[in-house]
Amino acid sequence: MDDKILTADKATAELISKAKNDGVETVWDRQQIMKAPCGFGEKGLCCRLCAMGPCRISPTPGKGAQKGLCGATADVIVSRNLARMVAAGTSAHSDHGRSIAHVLHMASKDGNYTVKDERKLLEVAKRLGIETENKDMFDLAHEVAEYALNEYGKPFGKLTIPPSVPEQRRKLWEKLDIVPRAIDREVVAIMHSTHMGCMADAESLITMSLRTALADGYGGSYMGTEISDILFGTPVARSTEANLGVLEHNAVNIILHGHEPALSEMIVLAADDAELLKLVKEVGAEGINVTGMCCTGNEVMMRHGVKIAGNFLQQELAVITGAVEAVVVDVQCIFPALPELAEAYHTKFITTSPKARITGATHIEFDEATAYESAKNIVREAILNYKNRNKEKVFIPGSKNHATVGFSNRTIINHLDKVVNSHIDPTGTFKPLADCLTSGVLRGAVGVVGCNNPKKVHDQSMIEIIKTMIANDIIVVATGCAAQAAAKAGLLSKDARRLAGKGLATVCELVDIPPVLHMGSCVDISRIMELVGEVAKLLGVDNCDLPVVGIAPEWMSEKAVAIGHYVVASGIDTWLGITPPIMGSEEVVDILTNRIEEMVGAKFFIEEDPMKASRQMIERIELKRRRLDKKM
Ligand code: XCC
Ligand code: SF4
Repeated sequence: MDDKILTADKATAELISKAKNDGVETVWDRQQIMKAPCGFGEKGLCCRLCAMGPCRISPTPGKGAQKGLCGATADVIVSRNLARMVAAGTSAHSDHGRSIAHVLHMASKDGNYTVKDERKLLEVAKRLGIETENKDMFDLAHEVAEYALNEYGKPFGKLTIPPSVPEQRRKLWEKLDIVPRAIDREVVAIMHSTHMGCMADAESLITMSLRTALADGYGGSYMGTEISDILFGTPVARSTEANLGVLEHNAVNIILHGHEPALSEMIVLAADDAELLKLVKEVGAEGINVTGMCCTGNEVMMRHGVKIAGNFLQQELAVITGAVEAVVVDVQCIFPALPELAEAYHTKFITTSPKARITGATHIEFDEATAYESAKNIVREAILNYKNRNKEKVFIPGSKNHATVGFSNRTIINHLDKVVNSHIDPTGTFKPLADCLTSGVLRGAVGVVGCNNPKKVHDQSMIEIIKTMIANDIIVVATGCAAQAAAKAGLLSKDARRLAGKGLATVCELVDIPPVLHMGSCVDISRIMELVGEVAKLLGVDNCDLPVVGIAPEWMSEKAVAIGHYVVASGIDTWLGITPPIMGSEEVVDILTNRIEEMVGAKFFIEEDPMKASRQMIERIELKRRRLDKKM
């Protein structure tokens, strides 16, 4: 590895050097060996959908193969590949939502899972049209769960769209015929239509992708968030810390990595178990230090203040600290490299989900029916492993930063209510926020979301963009690994107000919030959609009229592609900081970055340079402001 700058994060840089000294490889080493990515794949021009191929289209128009054996053009191949990314991303989020719905279905008074937030249960039941009067709480919970599960496979009708979606938007979706049907059906529809010899029209494939993505955003992801809130509580503001410096020298360090809170919630509980704490003493440790990584980290951080060890590109580095007794994973974003790496240290790498078994891992299947016992077994493994820690191999970086997190919409409203003059305005709404936006105290809002990607300097784009936004009085909401980058950089602390422009700083002061609001995991982008929709409704406009944009500066996963599509379909311009594999088709690029605006009032922008992207976003926000002024 040459000494090119790989990360904006000091702890990460320190551990990359340690990896070198320890003679273990990381993603950046493998990137070097991989050299440049495949040129055809990078442009989306490789098709292996049937065994007459694989076919690849020449990236130079007019030169070399311009069609696959079946006659599929670049436009067809690129749009089919993209649609399949949307289907895969939607399936990941939605299957997560389904698991959580199953957990709600088994919730009971004395069982492993109960209902922590009855108010949220009532709210969700109401929005689904379920009768709530005189019902036992658990009966109602099971009914909500059944309703949710039916959304996946109902044979007739359309997805129940949440009331946060403005009426104009809902009508537009109906007109465009992109209101999803059952969630699974939309995923299957794409798999069918992209099978060899089926759909061969780029525009139709993109329209299908929008419908499938909406099944994610307002179906699977939305329910993932709502039902997690019912089961585990709607997040409230709390303080925590982030970065690898949260690992402890004298404690049993456990890293929770993955996505679904059903597992991580139970591990957090089990880490307080009296019997296990006794065992901790016996092995000579001072306690159990449960920390999080990626989205499951966000879930338990939002609800318990569990510290964040790092984001996506730090998963290997956590092991390389030599201080981690167990990395416990469930599904998604888990490097298959981890078991071999863990072998080089004392770390136990524990898989728990039948959906994500990894060769070389210790598999302890997590069973929701006996969740607490399963979680205890997992934590016990970690404790027993403490004695194997080799103190000479340990390096815990000093870096960590303070963060205030937990901004669910209910929490945001509670903060806003602090400034409401209840003689004039009703409490319990986003009205003060809407007022700040229309008056121009806040110029706009931006969602900074998504992953890390070694194609870019780790965390750097996210941090630069967030800093530029808040300096320009644009409030930032963040989720996923981007929110963790912000946390590590200190941007989620109330202190970060000093980096904000005057308007934003004043708002933060008045309502006691940081300039960047951590709204949760990636399925919690549903919270952002709800927030945007509610503000639009208050102003009597559509989402696309608001000075609001979204960006995934360092995205890598198919889930991010699905998110991008439902955010654009919701009327919110979306920037991609990594070029998606579509550049092989002028037609697809033109639809996504141009013509789609005529359909849904928003489009994609592809810009890898964070400063350029920031400027474009500000310009766009100001343009929307001028248009909104005329409307109001
Ligand atoms: Fe995964 Fe959700 Fe991306 Fe982070 S941001 S790398 S998808 S953990 Ni969701
Ligand atoms: Fe080639 Fe067409 Fe088969 Fe794709 S579907 S591999 S382009 S023949």
